Amino acid sequence: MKYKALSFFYITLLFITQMAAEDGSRLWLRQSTEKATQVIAPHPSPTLDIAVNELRQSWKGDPVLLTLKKDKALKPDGFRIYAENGKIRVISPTETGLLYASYHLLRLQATHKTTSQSFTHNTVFPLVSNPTYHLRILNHWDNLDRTIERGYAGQSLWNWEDLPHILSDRYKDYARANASIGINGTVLNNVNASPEILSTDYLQKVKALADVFRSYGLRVYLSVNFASPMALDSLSTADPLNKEVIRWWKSKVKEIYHLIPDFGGFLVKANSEGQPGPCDFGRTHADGANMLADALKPYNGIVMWRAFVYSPSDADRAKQAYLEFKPLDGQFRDNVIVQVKNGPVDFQPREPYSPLFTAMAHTPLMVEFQITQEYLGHSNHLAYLSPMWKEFFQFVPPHSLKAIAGVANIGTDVNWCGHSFGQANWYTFGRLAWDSSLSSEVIADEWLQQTFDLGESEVLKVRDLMLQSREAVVDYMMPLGLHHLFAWGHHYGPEPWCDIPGARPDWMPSYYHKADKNGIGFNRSSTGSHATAQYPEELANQYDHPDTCPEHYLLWFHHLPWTYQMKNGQTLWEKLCRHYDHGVQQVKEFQKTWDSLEEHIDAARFKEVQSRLKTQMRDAVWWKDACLLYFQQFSGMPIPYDLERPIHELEELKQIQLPINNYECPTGELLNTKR
Ligand code: BDP
Repeated sequence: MKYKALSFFYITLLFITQMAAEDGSRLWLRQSTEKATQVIAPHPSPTLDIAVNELRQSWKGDPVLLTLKKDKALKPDGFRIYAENGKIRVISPTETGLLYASYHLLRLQATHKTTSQSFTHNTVFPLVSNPTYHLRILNHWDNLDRTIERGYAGQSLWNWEDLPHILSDRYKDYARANASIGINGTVLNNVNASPEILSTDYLQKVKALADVFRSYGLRVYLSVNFASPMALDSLSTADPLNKEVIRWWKSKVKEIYHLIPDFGGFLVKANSEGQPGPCDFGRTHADGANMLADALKPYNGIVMWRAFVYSPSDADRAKQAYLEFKPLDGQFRDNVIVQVKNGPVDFQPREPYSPLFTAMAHTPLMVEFQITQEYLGHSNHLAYLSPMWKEFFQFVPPHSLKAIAGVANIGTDVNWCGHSFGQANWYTFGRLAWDSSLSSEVIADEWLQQTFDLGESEVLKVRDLMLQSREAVVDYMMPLGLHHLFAWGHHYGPEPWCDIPGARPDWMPSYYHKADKNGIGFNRSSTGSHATAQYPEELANQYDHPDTCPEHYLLWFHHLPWTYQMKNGQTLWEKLCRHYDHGVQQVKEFQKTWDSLEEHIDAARFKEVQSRLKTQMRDAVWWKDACLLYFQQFSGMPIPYDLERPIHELEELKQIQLPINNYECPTGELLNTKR
């Protein structure tokens, strides 16, 4: 008896310590069991069993009845929830829809949208929810050696060496987290794809992952290397019109579907940054994409063909994807989606939208967002990305797109994303992919309420911080439309001075800022590269003139004198200085806000974020000093005297070499010019 009581004591203690030790591993899925509710499903199945278990474990309200039923108002993954006779009725045409609805109920509960135990008279119900996009896909830039290109949260989750025999528990946790926010596709490997992923050995491993993910409604896709037939089976060509090549892909696709009947399809980076592609054989992107699409078509597979192309030609890099893809509009098969990055250059803290989105009326398009913060301070800086993605949707109506993809920020770190607040970006991507009309405020609230145990006023404080965070990064890194001032290679710190003899000019910051005694900025107006002409007329006219161009895009589209008068009467130089300083001041405020919440946040996560904010603060000052001291050489003007003075010497900053080397260059072309 005594022994029993003692062990009960220890088990309880263990339970309490486990609960207290928040390590971030539970993400936004932290609800615990308190009361078993009755949950009824139409029949047992792997997917419905998950839905039932999730609700039985955490749902505290009225009994739930899950029903499979077609409904005119519902898309396949959509669901309807309403209260009837003291029960919650959930309806969807698919099992996955019922699973999504179950997670939605739990989300409502965790975010206090349902206030009492009885939901019969609740104002939230009845509700109907349909996804904005049918395809909501994560792109992992994971290499087969488990490094992750632009990954800042440990190694790749996929343990290729152990697969297919040993299955880490995290595979299921990963699928569950995705299902809870509606993500239904995952591209497992890097767009700089190793041909080996298509070898029979690796396909067995991919199958093992697909088997785990399936019941969570998560389909597997692969990035493929266009020259795979040459690399894997020594074909003499990868020409998409060559019969042998066509046969090779058809038989490879057959092999894949034999193993993975619900395989999603291919993602392709072709003729970009040294990757092989159809242009190597005198063919077009459409020829290449269509050949793969034909092979996948009998199995309902799709091709996501990336439009991220640019070469070291004379044309302005921001114009090149348009120049190459616009003439191909209407030439793609109906199971090809052209995947375009949100901006015309490359995931900068702020870019105007890529003009391709409004130029390809006859081609299904999808947007590629970058969840991993390659250009926004890696996993060291707090940058809530929802406002950035919503900004894109102001120009590109969500419904004009066929699908949505996000480059994942997930790795083996215990908290999955490195920075605790990186989880918010994974969460946001899923929520916006499901419902693009959600506001950044609502998503931040949801995430905060589920991720921490904060009171209402604390949620407001942190939400405010989150909402300002992306703009703060823009301010201390590259305000007013400046872009690509990043250090060569790792893209973390500033290097506006970077000049590597013999390197591609379009990889040098000076290509983008063009600072000299006369001014700063890239002239993309009608007197310059005329990139403005790629936009619809109204925007083109607006962007073409400095006086009508929004100030946050000013130096993206114009090269202007340092003394150019801004809308508030300040000179361009002064305004620039004030933006940099403002960014720094904001991070200082973030630190204060966070510290003031110490007693409301569990110790481990409090310290982790506190320490990352310190790093962010140091980096913000580094960015400000580096950029202002460097540009001051050209402007010859003083930094306004009411602003904090630089604390570094320019020469000292130029010496900084970070030991970050997680960027493995895939091709010789890159290696030759890499420091
Ligand atoms: C750039 C990254 C590079 C990627 C490339 C891409 O620096 O690592 O391979 O984009 O999207 O942002 O293909």
